[in-house]
Amino acid sequence: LALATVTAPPTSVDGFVREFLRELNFGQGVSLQASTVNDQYLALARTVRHYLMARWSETLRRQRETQSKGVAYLSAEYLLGRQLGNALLATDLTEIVADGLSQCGIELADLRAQEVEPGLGNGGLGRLAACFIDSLATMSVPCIGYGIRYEYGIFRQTFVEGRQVEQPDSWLALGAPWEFPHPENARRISFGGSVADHTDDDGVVRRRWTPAWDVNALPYNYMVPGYRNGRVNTLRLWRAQATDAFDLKIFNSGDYEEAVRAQTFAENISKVLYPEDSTPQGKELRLQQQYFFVAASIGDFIDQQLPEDFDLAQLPERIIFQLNDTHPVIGVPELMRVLVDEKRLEWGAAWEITKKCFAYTCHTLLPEALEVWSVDLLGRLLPRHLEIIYRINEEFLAEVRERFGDDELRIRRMSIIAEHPERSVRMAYLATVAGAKVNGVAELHSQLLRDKVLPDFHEFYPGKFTNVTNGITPRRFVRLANPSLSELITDTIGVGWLTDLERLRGLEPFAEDEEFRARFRAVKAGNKRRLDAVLRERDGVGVHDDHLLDVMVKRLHEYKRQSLKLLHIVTTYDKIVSGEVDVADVTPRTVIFGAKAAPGYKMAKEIIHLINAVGETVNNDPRVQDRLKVIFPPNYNVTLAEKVIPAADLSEQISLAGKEASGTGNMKFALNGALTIGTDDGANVEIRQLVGDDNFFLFGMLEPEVEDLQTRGYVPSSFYEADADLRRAIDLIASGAFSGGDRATFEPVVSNLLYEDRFMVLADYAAYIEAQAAVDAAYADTERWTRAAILNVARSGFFSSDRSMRDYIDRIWATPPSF
Ligand code: 26Y
Repeated sequence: LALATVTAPPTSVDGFVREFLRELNFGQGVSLQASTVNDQYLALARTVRHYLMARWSETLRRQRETQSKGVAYLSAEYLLGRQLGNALLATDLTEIVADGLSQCGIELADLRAQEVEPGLGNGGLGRLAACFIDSLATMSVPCIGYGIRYEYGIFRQTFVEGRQVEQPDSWLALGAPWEFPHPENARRISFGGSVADHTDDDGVVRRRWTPAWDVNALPYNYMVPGYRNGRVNTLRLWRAQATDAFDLKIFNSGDYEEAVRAQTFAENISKVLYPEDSTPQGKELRLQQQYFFVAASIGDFIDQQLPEDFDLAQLPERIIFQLNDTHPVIGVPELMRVLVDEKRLEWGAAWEITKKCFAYTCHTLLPEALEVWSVDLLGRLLPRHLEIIYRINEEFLAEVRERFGDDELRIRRMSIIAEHPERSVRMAYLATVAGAKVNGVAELHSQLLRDKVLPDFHEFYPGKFTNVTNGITPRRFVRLANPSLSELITDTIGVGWLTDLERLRGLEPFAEDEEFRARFRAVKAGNKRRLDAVLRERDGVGVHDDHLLDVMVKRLHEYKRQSLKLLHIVTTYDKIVSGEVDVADVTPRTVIFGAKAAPGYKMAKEIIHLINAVGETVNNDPRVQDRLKVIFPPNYNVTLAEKVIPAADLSEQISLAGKEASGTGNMKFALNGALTIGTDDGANVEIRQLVGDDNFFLFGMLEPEVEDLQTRGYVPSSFYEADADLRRAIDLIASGAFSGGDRATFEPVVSNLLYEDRFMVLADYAAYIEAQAAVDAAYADTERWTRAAILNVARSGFFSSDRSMRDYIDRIWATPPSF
């Protein structure tokens, strides 16, 4: 009772002010007068988290009591975004807090701006994990998210003379008010060493792993509040720390430097997020990270979340470990190791349990993105796990033989162990063999996964494959990011849509309502002004509110084809300066790019440089008369997305068909009333089906056509030769027009396009330019454009991550809402 009264959310502004000042005075140790914005932010965050505390303990208590089946989402990345606004929204305290703060002479917005977002992910996959745990909490589904508490998240991007320079992201430097360390639940994670037979006390000979070194895994809990439903789920992130044994042995031997070095070595495991996305490199530290968090999580679940006398044969009734791509797949042999070596189950019984406890989500189609670990490295770091993988593979291939006979080609194709170019473990195959289900992330992706990436496995396990189209949380990406649109929606169709997004359908008739359209346009214009203010303050550049705002924000990757967008800009520019078109006839456009490149991805960095160079030239050429603007704010992240997306008119989703597994930015734009120009790829396919062809600018080759051109032999230069506009655009870049006359600067980009062009930018150029002309024409008819934008919002309710979660529950997890 005492706990409840202390932490119950305030019902009055005065109540809040009292608690806030108490936190400021006794938590931060400063007076209001002497406090900095950071003091105030920290005090506010702690006040708000107190309000969530009672709900959190209640959620945990009930979970212990009911022991209902839950999800353990295993993900190496969580791209959470700022926490404060979401916590206030979930608890419905925004107004009370804003009023209370203003009594103290403080603007809530200033405190929100003080928060450094936890950027513990690279892009889509990490943000998806964050959306999913939000939805599960909101739907009252028991879920614990497991991951890594990186000390440094995704790097902060800056530009120096147009080139990307990476800065460390010290997101913890000003305090970490949202986390709760639980050192009492620390776990020891072992690595290396050797394996030998050993006769146990029960007289049975078992394999025994004698590791060479270990680290401590310290859990840090984060609250995952459901939207106004009194539930708070947990996200548990692990931090690596040197074990005392590790330290002391060396320290006592008198080697201080070595002791420090050893500690640093251990702590490196959770030091920094790998900034590569989609191109795995066989880095030992990455495998250490993966095993570290997965072993800690599985051990934690079994030892901490289950009753002591739990019968492990019942494990599949209590938990499903959802593998977010292959990064946590080492959890499969780890669970086997725990069951067989530690809990002394028979191999067969352990395998029956394991097969039911995992499900695998694949997020890619690029062959180079499928993770493999060399047997050499795996055997050195995790010798027992390698043995277990070998045995899993042996038994799996025996089954394949039983079914198909000694079809050696097939056996080689399907083996979890690849022999070339070096002996290695194919993690996606291991996940497919062990997983109860395997899913892709959009209809097209799931189909290609079955037909192109894992066809043998689909033939072998036909029922295993399924689709769950991705989604996004409307709480963050509509309600928080776009308050004025949210208000208009609620005014029009009432409350309830935020947790039942299909209700947006109710907006459809209003597309024909002139007054509604005017209000809808006013919302968009307001969002453009808000973005203008943000960008002026942040980067000293603004956006015109009478421009078509054309946005391409996503990781920089060749398959996503930022260079295609760039060619459109260069063509428009070229037509203006050559006088081919009258500048007065050009639709005024501002193009916004946001993109980080993996630090080691050379071509991606060249493209960033080129975008900045083109922007510099175009923006400063008086002949353009400000009718074409290119802006590239550095360090695109969740926080900036929340400002950019609601302001956008046009969403660029222009990957080569068959390469983007789903995309999720595409969904955020549609839900915020931008029209998409896009290829028939990923979830674009479903967006177009839902919003209708009239409200979507489709262009480019379809996936089978891409495939076909590839087989016939793609010669990019033939497209260059055949298309005068394309030739002029490429020649202009090659001429040094954007590099002060220096032809060498962008030569790598130009020759890559002309002689390689793996993602067929040149083949889709003409279609893209034509589609952009259709965009200009449509935008000229304001009422028509507004109608289409409204229909995009009204028909995109399907893309709520709540729906994705329902699909996972129905098709994969069988975890009903709990309470
Ligand atoms: C192994 C390591 C290098 C690695 C690290 C990050 C590999 C992949 C990734 C991230 C992949 C990723 O973000 N994939 C994206 O997942 C989204 C959510 O499903 C999809 O919408 C998007 O199409 C896909 O590219």
